[in-house]
Amino acid sequence: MQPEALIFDVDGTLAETEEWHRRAFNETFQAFALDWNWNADLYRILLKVAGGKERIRHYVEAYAPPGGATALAKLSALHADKTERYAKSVVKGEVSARPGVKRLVRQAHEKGLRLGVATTTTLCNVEALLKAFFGSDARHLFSVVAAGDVVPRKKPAPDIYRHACERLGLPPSVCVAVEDSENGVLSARGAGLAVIATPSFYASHDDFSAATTVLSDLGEPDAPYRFISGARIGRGYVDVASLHDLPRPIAVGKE
Ligand code: XBP
Ligand code: MG
Repeated sequence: MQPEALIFDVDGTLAETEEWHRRAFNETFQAFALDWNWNADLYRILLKVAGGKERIRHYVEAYAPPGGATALAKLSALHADKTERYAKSVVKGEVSARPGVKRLVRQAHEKGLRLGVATTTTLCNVEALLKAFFGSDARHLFSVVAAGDVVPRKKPAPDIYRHACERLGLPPSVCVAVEDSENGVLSARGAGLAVIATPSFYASHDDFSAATTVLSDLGEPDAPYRFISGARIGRGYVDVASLHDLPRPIAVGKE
């Protein structure tokens, strides 16, 4: 295919941020005197529900923890507190980019590809992470940042990718998504994009069969990715030239 844009997911794709989200949720629960603890095993299950507010609501409804009703009554305040805690760890520089991410973003921009973001996370979290990774260049590098509640249905619905493509002014067939989870892959494929999947820690057991290619990460010239399945692209690392090896995405149905 002849790609014209790269659209990145954020959590799990740019960095292993979910661990920082998990810690922030738990700190917030403590601060609100909720005797809840989302350990890593539980969090892996809860991640099937995209969006922090939606995840808390699902937890209360499915697990009936003590204080659930009170927590739901203060859901916005709870989530705002969690967002603040998460963003603080990002600003402190505690989160590092996954292999190949910074290199591919800069190269794609230099070679004239448009760059976008399509994520379910809250906008200020994305802005903090992009600033931590790319400094003041972030706003020039990414022409579209589609985040959070900007669409009514979160991933795996295709809405956020459709929205990002519309804002880029490009058909999905010339856009390539980079994702880390099954929900993300389904969302991007549902919108008609080719998808490079780089499974993250929390999504390592997900089903990636819908992805165009599955690689351990984007790789670096001196630290090659591990090929997992799908189309073969690049030689150990993903660069702009290797995106042309992706097969043109097969058109998908309306939903
Ligand atoms: C990740 C998510 C988010 C984060 C928490 O989605 O599902 O909900 O876990 O962020 P993506 P918020 O991989 O699409 O970025 O609490 O801000 O929702
Ligand atoms: Mg993700």
